[in-house]
Amino acid sequence: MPQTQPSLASPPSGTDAAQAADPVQLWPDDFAQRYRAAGYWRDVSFGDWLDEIATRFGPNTALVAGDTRLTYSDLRAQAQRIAGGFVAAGFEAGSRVLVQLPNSAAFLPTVLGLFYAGLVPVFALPAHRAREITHLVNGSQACALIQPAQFEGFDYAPLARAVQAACPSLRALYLDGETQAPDITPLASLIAASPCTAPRHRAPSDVAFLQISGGTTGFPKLIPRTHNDYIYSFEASAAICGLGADKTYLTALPAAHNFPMSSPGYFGALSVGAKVVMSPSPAPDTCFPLIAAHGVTHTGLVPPLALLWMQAAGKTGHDLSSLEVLGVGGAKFTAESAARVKPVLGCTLQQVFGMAEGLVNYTRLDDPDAVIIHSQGRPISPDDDILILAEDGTPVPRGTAGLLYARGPYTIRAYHNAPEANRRSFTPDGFYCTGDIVRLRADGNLEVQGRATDHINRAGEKISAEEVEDHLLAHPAVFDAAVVAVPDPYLGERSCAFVVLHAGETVTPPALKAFVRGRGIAGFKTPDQIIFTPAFATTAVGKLDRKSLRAALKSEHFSKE
Ligand code: OOB
Repeated sequence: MPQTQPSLASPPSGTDAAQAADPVQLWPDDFAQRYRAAGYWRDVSFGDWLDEIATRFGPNTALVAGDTRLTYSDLRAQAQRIAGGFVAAGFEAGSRVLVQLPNSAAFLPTVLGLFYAGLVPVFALPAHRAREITHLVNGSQACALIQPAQFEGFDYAPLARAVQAACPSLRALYLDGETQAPDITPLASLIAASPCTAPRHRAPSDVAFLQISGGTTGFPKLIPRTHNDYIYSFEASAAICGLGADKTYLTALPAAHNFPMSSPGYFGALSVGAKVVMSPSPAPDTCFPLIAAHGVTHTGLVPPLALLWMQAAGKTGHDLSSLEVLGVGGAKFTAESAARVKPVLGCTLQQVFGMAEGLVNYTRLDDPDAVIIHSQGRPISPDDDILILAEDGTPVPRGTAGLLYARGPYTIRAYHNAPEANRRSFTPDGFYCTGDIVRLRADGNLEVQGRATDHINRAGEKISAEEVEDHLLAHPAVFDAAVVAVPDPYLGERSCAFVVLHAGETVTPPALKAFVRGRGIAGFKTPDQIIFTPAFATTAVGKLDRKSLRAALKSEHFSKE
C-alpha cells in the first residue's frame, strides 16, 4: 500500500488514538506519486525534520522568547525532554493534544516535543474560550489540553476545568507558568528524566496536526495537515520569501495561526537555519524594540496591524532598518496602504493570500511595484491547480472575476470528520472551494475581489455569521438575528448584528453584547454594533433566506460606507 493513506483513515490502535474519524483519503495515489516524483514531498516527518535542522544548524540561535535563547541543538534537546514526558505519561502515538499557547518560550519546544513523541497537536488561539475549546476537543477527541496559566489578564485554570467536565476524551490538563491550581499539572513537569532520543514513528503521509478553519457555518472545522504537505509548503515558502541562515523572523501574529506558522513563518525560518523571535503581542510598542534588538529581517502581519505599524514608525525611536520583508495577508490589503509600506517602513512588501486549508499565494520579492501593490500574488507550487468558475460552474474568461477552487500538493481534500462540510467544500475531483472571488490578471497574479460566503473578516479573524446569530438567538428577548460584515477603515470589516426582539421585550446593546461574550466564545466574535429592527422581510414562500436577508440589510444600512 503506498503511503497515501493518512492516519485518519486508519487510526493507530490504543485508547486515545483509536477514536475513529471518517475514513478519508487525502490524496489519490497518482497525485501522491506525482508530488513525490517532483520532489515536493520528501517523506520526512516533523520529528525527522527536527533532527535534520538540529544536525545542520546545531550551534546557531534558533529561538529567542523573553529571556529564553535556544540554539538549534538546545531546541531539539528541550523537545526531546518534553517528548519523553509525554511518552512517560502514557500518551500513545497518534493521540491528539490541544495546544492553546500564546507566543511564549514554551510554544515551540512543546509543539516540537509533541511531534517528536508522535502526537498530533490541535491548534487553538489564546482568544478561544470554553465553547470553542470544548468543540475542538470533542471534534478531535483530544486527550490532553495545554494552556498558559494566565495570558492577557485571563486565568485559564477555570476554562480548563470547564472543558474537562464537558469532554470525556480529556484525561490530562497542563498549564504553562505559575498557577494556584493544584489539580492541574504544570507543563514544566513534562521535562522527563529520560528524553526521547529518536522520533516516535509517524508516517510522513500521516496527519501531523489539526488546525482550525475560518468557518462560515456554525463552529470551525478541523483541517488535517500531513507532515509531507506542510513541510513542503513552508520549505518552498522560505525560498520564495528570501529566508536564509543569516535572517531573523519575528512571530508577531498568534503562533497557532497558519500565516506565522508557515508563510514563511517560524517553521520556514527554522528550515533554513534562521533565528526566530517570539513576540507576545503584535503591537508596535512590543515589536519595534524586538526588531531593533534582534535585527529582525522578516515578519508577517494582517492589514490593520500593518497600518498601525506604519502609523507608529514615524514616531518611534527604535531602529527598524534591519527589516527587509513585510508579509501582509489574511485579508485584503488596499493598494493605497500597500503603496506606503516601502516608503514608510523601508522594506519590501510581500502580499500573502493564503488559507489554512492549504493554497498560499505570494507576490515575489523581485516583482515590479505595480504587481506587489495591486495583486495578491501567485501560488507557491507549479502543481497548484487553480480554477476560477462562474456561478454555473463553467470557467470564466481570463481576467474575469469568479469563484476560486484549488487543488495541489499542500491543499487538503477533506476536513476532519465532517462529511457534510466535505460535500459542500470539495468537488468530487478534489478541488477545495475557497469561497473567495478572484480575478486572474494577464501577468499570472491573482487579485482578490471579495468572497461568496458569509463570514466577517475582522482584521484577519474569520467570524461565522451563523455562529454569532446562534448566540444572539439564545437570549430570551431575541426573536431573530442576522449578522453582517460592514466595511471598516481600520479593521477591514467589522460585525453588525440586526436583532428583532420578542414583542414587549427590551434589552440594551451593551447588555446583549455582554450576554454574547458570556457565552464562552472568543471576544472578537462579539458584534461590534447591534441595530434593533422591528422585523425581517421574508421571501415569497414566507421563509427567511438568511443570505439575501444579510445582503439586503447590509445594502440598506451601509451602502454609503
Ligand atoms: C489566512 O488563513 P485563514 O484560513 O485564516 O483564512 C483564509 C481566508 C481566505 O480564504 C481569504 O478569504 C482571506 O482569508 N484572505 C485574504 C488574504 N489572505 C487571506 N483575502 C484577501 N487578501 C489576502 N491577502 O488568512 C492565511 C493563511 C496563510 C497565509 C496568509 C493568510
